[in-house]
Formats: sequence, structure tokens, C-alpha cells
Amino acid sequence: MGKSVTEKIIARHLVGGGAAPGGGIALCIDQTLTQDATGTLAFLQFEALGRDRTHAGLSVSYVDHNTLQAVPENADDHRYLETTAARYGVYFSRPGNGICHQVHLERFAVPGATLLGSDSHTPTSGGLGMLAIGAGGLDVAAAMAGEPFYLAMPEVVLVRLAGRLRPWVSAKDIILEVLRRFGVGWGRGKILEYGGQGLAWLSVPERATIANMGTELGATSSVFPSDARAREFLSAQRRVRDWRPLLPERDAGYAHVVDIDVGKLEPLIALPHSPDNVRRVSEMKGIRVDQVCIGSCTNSSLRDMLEAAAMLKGRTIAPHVSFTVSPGSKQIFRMMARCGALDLMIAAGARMLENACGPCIGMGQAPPSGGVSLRTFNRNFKGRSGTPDAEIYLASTAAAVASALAGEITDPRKLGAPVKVRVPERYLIDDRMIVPPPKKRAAVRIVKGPNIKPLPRFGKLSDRIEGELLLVCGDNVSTDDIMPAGAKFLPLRSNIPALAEHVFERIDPSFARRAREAGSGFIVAGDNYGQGSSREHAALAPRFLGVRAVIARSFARIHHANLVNFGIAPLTLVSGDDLRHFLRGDLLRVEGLRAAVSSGGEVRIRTARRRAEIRARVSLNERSRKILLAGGLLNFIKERG
Ligand code: MIC
Ligand code: SF4
Repeated sequence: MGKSVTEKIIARHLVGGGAAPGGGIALCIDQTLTQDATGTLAFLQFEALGRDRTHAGLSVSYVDHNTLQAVPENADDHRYLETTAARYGVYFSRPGNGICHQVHLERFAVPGATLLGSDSHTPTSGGLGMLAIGAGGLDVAAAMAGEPFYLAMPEVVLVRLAGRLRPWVSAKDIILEVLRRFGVGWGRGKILEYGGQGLAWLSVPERATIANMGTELGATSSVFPSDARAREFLSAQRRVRDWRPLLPERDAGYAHVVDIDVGKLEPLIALPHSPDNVRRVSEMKGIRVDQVCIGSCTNSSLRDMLEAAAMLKGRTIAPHVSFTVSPGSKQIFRMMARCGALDLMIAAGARMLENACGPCIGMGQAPPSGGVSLRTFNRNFKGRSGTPDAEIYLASTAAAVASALAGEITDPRKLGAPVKVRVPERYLIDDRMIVPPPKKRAAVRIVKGPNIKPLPRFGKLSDRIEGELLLVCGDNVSTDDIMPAGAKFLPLRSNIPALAEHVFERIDPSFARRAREAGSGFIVAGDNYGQGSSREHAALAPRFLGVRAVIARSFARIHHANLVNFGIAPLTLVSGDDLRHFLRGDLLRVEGLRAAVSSGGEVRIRTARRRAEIRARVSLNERSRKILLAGGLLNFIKERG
């Protein structure tokens, strides 16, 4: 059987393990990406690893998340990142240069290469034929220290696209269709490789939209071939030298094939509060919107911006709607200014925001209480916008603009003939906001503001853990639930003791206090625990509060790795039904944990009140076992020397 695009890239980067699905593999990493909200911890950890410079072929440190500077902490973090980048041989993308995934796609992504990023939407660069994977900051720090990246070999699923999108239907609708069909947990353990005749009609930025939201499916990555469209994009970025063809072999085999006739799709929309709660836009028409936001790493390309501007030309946003636009990068912003698109937007009443993550991560623009916000973003978890009771919908740029003009959810096809969008053949190249590392790195002084606190350190995994059951939750708990982001909390990302006070705050404001008082505790959950963001703070901060184990039906990939990296035992229930034995406040006890971790066997969880004995597995590969036993990845690497 021939090789898929994914298998070709893996074969070229495999430094350990075999390629059978489920088995552990180690990949050599060509490029790393970090952003400011996860980067400070990643660089503190890199410092703790004692390396003098990044060992990846290219490392880029971006500032795009924490750009609202209502307090000094964010700017202090930026300084720290700027100086660590210079010190450790890392490129620094300054605040004002754009969203990490958009800029990476434009300026750094290379077909056939591997990218590891401390952000869950790192797979965006898969739109350009890269194998790009999101991970916790510590895994990225380890990759910068020259370690391979370890993961379970995913199965490769072919998503075969046929047909051509109809007017007003877009790439966003393709990925919303996949989410509609399969749901948020479906992609776990999978790499989604796109193929089929329909690809010819999709440009790289459109492919990037699809690859970006593969993360919402829980997929390890999403990969497109590198074909003529990839070449066209790279030559428009004046990087044609980076192009190489990368196609699947004719007889490539896949674990499954999913067929989508994109010509049959209609404009789709995800309803609150999950990206897989998808309906047709036409079914939701008439719902009044208070806010519409265009942007984020999903839909902030030049094409998106030009489409929005063309739709807005000569029109005015509905009087009761607040309409924001955040372009994806400086390149896009300047091109919008030059071609007049920016003027059309401002004239129509757009509130132009920085080219950064902005409202997507609750950095400003919280909707009104109980308000409805329609966004072109990728996540609509409850509370993520900064307004606990807001209703967030996700849709394409066309659907968002149509709705902003009408003041209610509107199918863009109602606007008649589609607007014509012509993306120029050459993008404007101006890399002045990307600072290369200096020659004399040793002289660079790392500046640590007062908010940057030392990393908490933990001992080895205990054989016996006992403590309070602090929280029992349902399925699909996101890392936004565990460790909220947004303007209030993001400034604390470099200060774990302060941040930890807000663990699970939106679900149970007493969590941190109870955890501290108990000194040692457990969390119980259903399926897909820890979906969403890669933020390792969602493991580190609970560990800091004394959480020793999370017992769940199943886990999301990145969060599972983060738990192990910080010495929290992820225990998978042998029988999902056993969830009913768990009561908040009960006392739980696990004995013989180290032996179970070493052997990959089962443990018994004893509950004091219900007097139940519940079986759970600790299914980890060889290396993760050692990491967990050592009490985390930092301990493991240090022990190994
Ligand atoms: C997100 O979209 O949730 C984030 C903010 O980009 C996160 C990273 C973080 O929490 O800093 C992600 O997706 O990994
Ligand atoms: Fe930024 Fe939102 Fe993309 Fe996360 S999903 S990287 S917050 S734009």
C-alpha cells in the first residue's frame, strides 16, 4: 500500500517507534511556535532545562493573545518573551504583527516539515502541507531543547472533498459540516488528511480555515497536500523556494474515508455552546444579534477581509449591532488599508481592533449580559467571551456580515449575487515586526517583571493518594472551564499561585478554596475531559492546588499529556457506568498507584461514603509512565541528565 501525505511526513521525521496506529512514536521537530499566553511558562521551563539556545531548526515566539494592557503584567510578559527570544536564538513576532497561526502560515510554514506549537490551533499550517501539532508549553520547551515529540501514532483518515462550493458557501461551512456529522471528540487519535477533486478549488487560506478547526474535532492534526495551490500561495508570499510537491501515492491506504460533496453544502452555523452544535443558517434566521465579530485564526485571512469589505460597501451595520474586525496579520491589515477595504469597513461602522486574537479569547469586546454574538471564530464555549450568560454562534465571514447588516441571523444567500473577491497575486511582504535573534546572544539580559513567578516544583508520584473528590463534571469539559482565559485571568499566566485561585471558577467558585483546604484531591469527569486549548495551566494550576488524579471516561489528547507532564495521574474508568458512584465531597483513596502505572495495569479507587470500589486504568506508553512516576516531565528530563 502506498503512503499518504501524513505517512510520508511521519516517515521522514520518525526517530523512534513504528508507524502502527496506537503505538508510541517519536518525531523530530523542525519548527516550534509559542505565543504569549503559553510562552512565558514554556520559556521558564526551557530555562529550567538549562539549554543555551533552541535546537529546533526554527523557533518563533509570538505575541498575539495578551495584547489588552489594562494592567502591566501583559507588557511585562512581552518584555520577558522578547528578551528570552533574543537570548535563546528564537525569532520574535512583535505585538502588532498578528495572530501566530496566520503569520506562521504566511511567513514560515513549509510543506513536508513538522511544527510543534504551544497552541491548540497550530494545525492551521497543515493548510500548507505541514504536519503541525499543538501541545503543552513544556512539550514545546522540550522540543526546543532538542527532544523529539512523543505521541501515539494516530490513524490517518481521508476526508475526500468532491465538487465546488456554491456561492455564499465557504471553507468554514466544510469544517462545520464535519463537526456536525461527527462531533467534538471524534478526531481524537486521528490525523485528518484532505484530498479529492474538490481541493483544486480551495486556496491555502481556505484550507487553513479547515485545518484550524480540525482542533475542535479533537484531531491530532489536519493535513492538506502540497500542490499547485500551495505553490501559488508560497509564490504570492515570495517564498516559492519553500515549495515542494507533496501528494499521496496513488494507492495510499487510509483507516477510514469520509466523503463530502461540498457542492451540496449550505451556509452552516454552530449554536451555543459547542462548535459541533451545527445547524443550517437558514434554520436560525431571525435571531437578533447584539454583536458580530470577524477575525481569529480561523477567518482572518485577506480573502475573509476582502469579502467582508465588499459586502459592507455602501451599507451600514444595523443600529443595535456592535461589529468588530480583527485582521489576522500586519500583512493583511496593510493590504486592506492600501486597497481601500479598510475604509469600506470603517465607513460601514466597523470597530477596527488590533490584528490579534482579541475577542476570541475574551481579550475585550465581552458581549452585553445575556447578549447574542455571532463570530467567525472556532470556539463558543460558555463564558469564553467574557460574558457568562452570552450566547455565542460561530459561522463564516459571509454569514457574519450578512447578519451584522440585517441585525439578525441571516443566510448570506439572501443578499443575492455574491460579491466578487479577488486576492492579489502578490502579498505585501514586510517582515520588520519579526525580530531575528542577534549574533551576540550571550550578552542579552532576560527581563523578568514582578509578575513572573518561579515555576512550582513537585515531588515524585506517590504510591498512595488519598483526598477529597473536589468536583464531579460531565462530558466535554474544556480547558476554558478548568482554567478560564480572558482579560481578567490572562495577565496571571506567569504567576501560578495567583492564577490557581481561579481554577474552575466559572463552574464552582469555591473550588480553589476547597482544594487548598483539602490539600489533596481528585476530579471526576465524563468523556473528552480537557478538550480545547493546549494551556498547560489547566493541569499545572490544579496540581498546585493539590489535585493528584483526574478520573474520567476519556481524555482529550493535549490535556492528557499535560496532566502527565505535571504529575497528575489520568485514570480512565474501566466501566463508564461507574461514574454514578462518585459524590462531590466524598473521600477517595488509591493504593498501589506506582505499580499500576509501571505495569499499565488497573487501580482500584475506594470511596469512603459509598463504600464502592471502582476500577480504572492508567494507559500510558513507556515514556509517559516514566514521566508520571517522576512527578512530571521536568523532573524526568532532569533525572535522565
Ligand atoms: C485558545 O484559543 O483557547 C488559546 C488561547 O489560543 C489556547 C492557548 C492558550 O490558552 O493560551 C489554545 O488554543 O491552545
Ligand atoms: Fe488566538 Fe482565538 Fe486562535 Fe486561540 S483560537 S490562537 S485565542 S485567535
